[in-house]
Amino acid sequence: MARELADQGKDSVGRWLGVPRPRVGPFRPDAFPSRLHTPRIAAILGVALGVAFLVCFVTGVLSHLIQDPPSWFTWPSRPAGLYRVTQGLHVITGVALIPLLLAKLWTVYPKLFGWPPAVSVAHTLERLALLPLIGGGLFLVFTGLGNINIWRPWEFGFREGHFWAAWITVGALVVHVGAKGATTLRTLRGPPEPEPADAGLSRRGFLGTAFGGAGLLALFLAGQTVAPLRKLALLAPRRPDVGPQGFPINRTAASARVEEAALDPDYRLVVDGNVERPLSLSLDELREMPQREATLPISCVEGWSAEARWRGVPVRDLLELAGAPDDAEARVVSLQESRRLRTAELNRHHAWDRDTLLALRVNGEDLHLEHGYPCRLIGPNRPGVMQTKWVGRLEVL
Ligand SMILES: Nc1nc2c(c(=O)[nH]1)N[C@H]1C(S)=C(S)[C@@H](COP(=O)(O)O)O[C@H]1N2
Ligand SMILES: [Mo]
Repeated sequence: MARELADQGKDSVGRWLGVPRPRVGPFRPDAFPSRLHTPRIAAILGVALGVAFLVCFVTGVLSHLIQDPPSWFTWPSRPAGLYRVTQGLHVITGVALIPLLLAKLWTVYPKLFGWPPAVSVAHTLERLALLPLIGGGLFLVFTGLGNINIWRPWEFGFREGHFWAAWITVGALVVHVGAKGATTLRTLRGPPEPEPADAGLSRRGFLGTAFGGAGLLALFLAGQTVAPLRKLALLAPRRPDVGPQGFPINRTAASARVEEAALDPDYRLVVDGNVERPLSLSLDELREMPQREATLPISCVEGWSAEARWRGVPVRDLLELAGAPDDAEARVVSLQESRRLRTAELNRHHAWDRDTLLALRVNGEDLHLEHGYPCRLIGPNRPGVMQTKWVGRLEVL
């Protein structure tokens, strides 16, 4: 079987462009003695990887659309926890596919040394597409893992890099499935390969290890968003129940250089822009307005999420009080100095949802400075990056 995979062409046609098959190193006919380099293992891993990658790709593109919506896309504010599910899936599938990817690469790498190296134009293209496929896949895994650990040792913007790599990878995957899909199906429909009689890891054992590894990674990570599993969140960068007021902080007040502005006794929330009556409200005036409570998660793009009980002034009430046009969109602006995540937009669904709040309290206490004191945005079905802390301005668009 190893021979079968390694020898792309029969030796009789192997006098490729007059160059005979080399007989050294990885080109020796018996260079890959393991009996695990089989088409069936490659096919099973390929299908599983394809499914996991597809889930990861779709949920990832969705997250981009939500954060940078083109004109044809509107993200609803309901169901409240939908983004928590899609982004949780994105990160869990992205991490769980790592053992499958490594197992697949190991299974098929002898084919790199197949002879002849190119048989036809189609075969050459199929092989060339492996570069963006494997390179893109490894790049996505590396940058994704770095990002969920807030470790970004690269110069480019994470989102742009991750996004474009995903498109390149999925393009290469389409070529790959086009070239290999039929063979894969035929292999899977065919009879199972007999287990080798010799000692060593069986095929079943090898696949079990790869899938078991994927399952364990998923299990030990899922606790960052699936509350009942939180005690098992051994691999999760954040435990969703650890932090001030019972949940994590992603960016501290100090690193956003916002402490002075947030603690200023002359703090005012300004509501302006496209309104009839611009407002400027002190914290006490905000506290005197009718308050609303909502239990909503913060669903970070990094995959963790934490639910809390929020209390504050509905954005909707402020829009009405200021005389904003019906269905107006809005933007919240943070007091923080640095530009990253200083503003977030509210489309009309989010701006007018009753549960989209400028929260003053959480879990029965005034907001902790780290969670956005004096006031933060919290709304249903929004990525964490759009739940702006330390809000100083609500601008109607
Ligand atoms: N002004 C401001 N708001 C922000 C951020 C930020 O960097 N600056 N980070 C966001 C991110 S990425 C997340 S996940 C949530 C986390 O809220 P928490 O720190 O209260 O848990 O805040 C969001 N609000
Ligand atoms: Mo986040």
